[in-house]
Amino acid sequence: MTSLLLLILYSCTSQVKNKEPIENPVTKLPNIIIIYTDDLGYGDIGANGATEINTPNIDFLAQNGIRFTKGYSSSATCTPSRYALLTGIYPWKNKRAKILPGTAPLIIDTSILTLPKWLSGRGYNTGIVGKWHLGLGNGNVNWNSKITPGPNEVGFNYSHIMAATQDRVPTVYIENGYVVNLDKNDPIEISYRENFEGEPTGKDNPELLKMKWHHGHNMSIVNGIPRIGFMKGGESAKWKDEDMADYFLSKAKEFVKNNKQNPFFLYYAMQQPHVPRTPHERFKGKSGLGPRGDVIVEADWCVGEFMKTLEEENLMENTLIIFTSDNGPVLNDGYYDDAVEKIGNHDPKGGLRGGKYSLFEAGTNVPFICYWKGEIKPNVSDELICQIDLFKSIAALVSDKNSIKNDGKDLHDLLLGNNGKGRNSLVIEATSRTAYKKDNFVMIPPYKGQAIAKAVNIELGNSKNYMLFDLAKDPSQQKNIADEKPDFLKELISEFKQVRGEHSNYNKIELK
Ligand code: NG6
Ligand code: CA
Repeated sequence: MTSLLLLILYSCTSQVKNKEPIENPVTKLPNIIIIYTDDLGYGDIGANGATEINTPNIDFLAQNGIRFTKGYSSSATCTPSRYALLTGIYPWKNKRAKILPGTAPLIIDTSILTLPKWLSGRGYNTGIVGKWHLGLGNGNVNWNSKITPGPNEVGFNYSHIMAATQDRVPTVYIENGYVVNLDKNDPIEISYRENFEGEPTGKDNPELLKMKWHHGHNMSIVNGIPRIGFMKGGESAKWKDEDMADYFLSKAKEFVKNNKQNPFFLYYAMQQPHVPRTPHERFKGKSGLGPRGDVIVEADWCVGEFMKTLEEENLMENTLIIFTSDNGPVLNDGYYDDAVEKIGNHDPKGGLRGGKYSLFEAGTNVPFICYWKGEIKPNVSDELICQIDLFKSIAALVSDKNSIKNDGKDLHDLLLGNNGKGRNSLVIEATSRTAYKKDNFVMIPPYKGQAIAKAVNIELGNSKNYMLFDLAKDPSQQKNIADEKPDFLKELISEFKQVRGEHSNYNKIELK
C-alpha cells in the first residue's frame, strides 16, 4: 500500500516538476525512527492511563498516532529484547542473549541479516544513539583502540553508544568504535572479576558515595555512584550521568541533521528510567515521585525536543516514529533512590501483574506507539504485536518485494493504523524462561525458583503448576484457569513445544 503510494508520489513529482532535476526515488522512502526507552512500564505514560506523571510529548505521539494496548517486547530484560528488535529472531534461540556484562563479546552474528543492515542495503543512512547492551568485540576488548565488531558491523553506518547499561562499566561513550575523549596516557582497564589495586569501591568506601547501593552495584565508583564491574583509568572520557540525556539527545539531533539528504533509520535508545536514575538539575523534583519519575519527565522532554528538530528540518510528513520500551518497570533495581518510597498512587505497571524480569504481563506488555504525521490516522489497537515484528513490518513499508525469513510477522498494515490483524500467538521470554500467548490467553509453564524476587519485589511467574490466564476477562492475572480448561491447556502446550522446536532457516545476508 505504502510502496504504491510512494510510487504514485514519485511519478507525480517527475511529471509536475519536469523542469527541475528529477528527485531520486530513494529520497521518497520514509525515514524511520525507533525511540526505545529502558525499563519504562506500560502505565508510566499518560496515554496509557498514568495520572500522577506528565508525559505530554509521548502522549502527543499516542494521541496523533496509533497506540497499541497489546504491544510487547520479546523479553522482560534488555539484551534479549534488543536482540529481537534488531534481528527479528526469538532471543531464546541464542544462548548468549541474556543480560550482559560490559565486557561481553558481540552476540549478533555479523553474517546475519539485521534491520539496520537490510535498510542500509536499501540506501538508508542508519544510526544508533544511546544504549547498546548487545556486546562488543570478540572477547578481551581493548578499550583503548578500535572496538570492533559492534553496531557498525551489524548494519549501523553511525554509532554513538554506551557499551552496556548506565550502571555498568565502562562508563564512557563510544563513537564508531572509539571511546570519546580518551586520553591515551590514561588507558582504560575493565574487569568484571576483580578490582584494580588501590581503586575505591562502593563496598569499601561508602564515604565516597552520593547514591547508595541496595543490592549489587557495589564495585567501582564513578561520579559518586557505585557500579557493576571494575574500571581503572579513562578519567577524561567518563560520562557525567546527569548530562547523559542531553548528550544523547544532541547526538540524535545531529544524526538527523547530518543524514537527512538520504532516507535514514535512527535507533534512539534512551537510558531512562533504568538505574542509576540521574535527572539533570532542571528535572530534579519535577515529578514529585523521586528520581524515577523525574527521569521519565526528562525522557518525555527529550522526545519533545527531538520532535522539534524533525519539524524544523521539515521531516515530519516523511518520518515514521515508533516509541516503545525494552521491558517493563522495576522500582528498586539496586540503589536507594526513593522509587519505592515516593511512588504514591502511580502504578508503572498500569494494572498488570509482575514487572521487569517477570513472565507475567507487566514484564513485556510495554508502551508501544507509532506516529507518522498525515499517514497514520489516530487510533487505538488491541491487536497483538511484538517488537520482533518491526523488522519485517518496516521492510514491507520500504519495499513490498522482500523475502526476509525470521520469527517476526509483517504487520505493517497494523502499524499504519489500517485495521490490520495482529499476531495469533507469541512466545515471550523472561530471564531464560518462556511462556506462550495465544489470542487472549497466556500459558506459563511451571518453573522452579522463587515466586517473588525479593530484592526487586517482583513476582517472576514461577510456579509448580501450569498457569493459564484469560487476559480478556482477567487482565491482571488473578485467576489461574489451567484446571478449568485441561484440553485447551494441552493444545497450547503442544503448540508451544512446536514453536520452541528446532531452530532452522535463518537468513544469512542476502543484500550487497
Ligand atoms: C541486573 C542488575 C540490574 C540491572 C539489570 C539489567 C544487579 C543486582 N541487578 O543484574 O540493576 O542492571 O541487570 O537491566 O546487578 S536491563 O534493563 O539492562 O536488562
Ligand atoms: Ca531494560
